[in-house]
Amino acid sequence: MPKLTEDQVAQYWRDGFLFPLRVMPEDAAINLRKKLEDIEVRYAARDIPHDVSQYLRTSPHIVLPFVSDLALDRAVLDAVEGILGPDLMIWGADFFIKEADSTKVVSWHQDLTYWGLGATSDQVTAWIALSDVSVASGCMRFVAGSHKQAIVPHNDTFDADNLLSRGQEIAVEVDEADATNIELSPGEMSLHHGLLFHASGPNTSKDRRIGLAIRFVNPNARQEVAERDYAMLARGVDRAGSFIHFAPPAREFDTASLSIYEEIREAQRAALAEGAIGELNTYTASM
Ligand SMILES: O=C(O)CCC(=O)C(=O)O
Repeated sequence: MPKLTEDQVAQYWRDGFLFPLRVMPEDAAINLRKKLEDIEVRYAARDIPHDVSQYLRTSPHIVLPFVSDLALDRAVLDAVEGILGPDLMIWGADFFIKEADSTKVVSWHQDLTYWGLGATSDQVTAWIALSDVSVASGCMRFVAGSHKQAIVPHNDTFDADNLLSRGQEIAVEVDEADATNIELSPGEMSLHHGLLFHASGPNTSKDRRIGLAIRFVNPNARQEVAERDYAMLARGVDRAGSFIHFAPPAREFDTASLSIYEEIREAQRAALAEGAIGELNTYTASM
């Protein structure tokens, strides 16, 4: 994929998102889906500290080389560089998997609400489709221009049908008619700003809906809530040094990656849990 054009960059800053960007051929994405599903099967009964679905839902790039490879993919980084500049780090990643015929949804929210990074423009999410992502299968919906406001109040619903950690929902009216459906084919990607209003509906299709959200930051981003924070350097240099760097995993669930996984989850949980009155739901990938 060529780097973003000036028009695409302008569109991102105007709307708060950009799509569809093809970052790999469809068959490559389908192969990655097979790798993911193979891991789900192989580790279903293996002795790893948490259920494999937890590792997939939250920060799979720390423990699974195929995920860190994808997050560090040149085409992905080229696109993100157009938005955040040449120095890039991966702050987080999440698989969002909705099973066929699933009632699971994602309520309207702004990502930055509970990450402790403040209302920054130095963070962008790259969301890569590993299946068909359509209105029927519960694609994301974005409200153009909504990233231009600050973090608005959210209510925690802790709704069991909600894939978000606190079931958080924007407390102000969101006009559904203003939303754009972000339909993607396998191997296509969308980019969205951390303040953008977005949501996604149930999967009424006969196939799983699978996407990997990769949370990029540049060195201007700062952790303001947790005592310390971590990031994987993806490109360029981190002159600010606010994040503790860690390397991509050498092998699936190796000892070093399992150990750093716990350290990072513990540190980031402090920001994610701030002010929460219920138990966070960060540990289930497949719904
Ligand atoms: O995959 C989804 O439906 C929602 C993902 C999301 O909210 C995000 O990546 O920020």
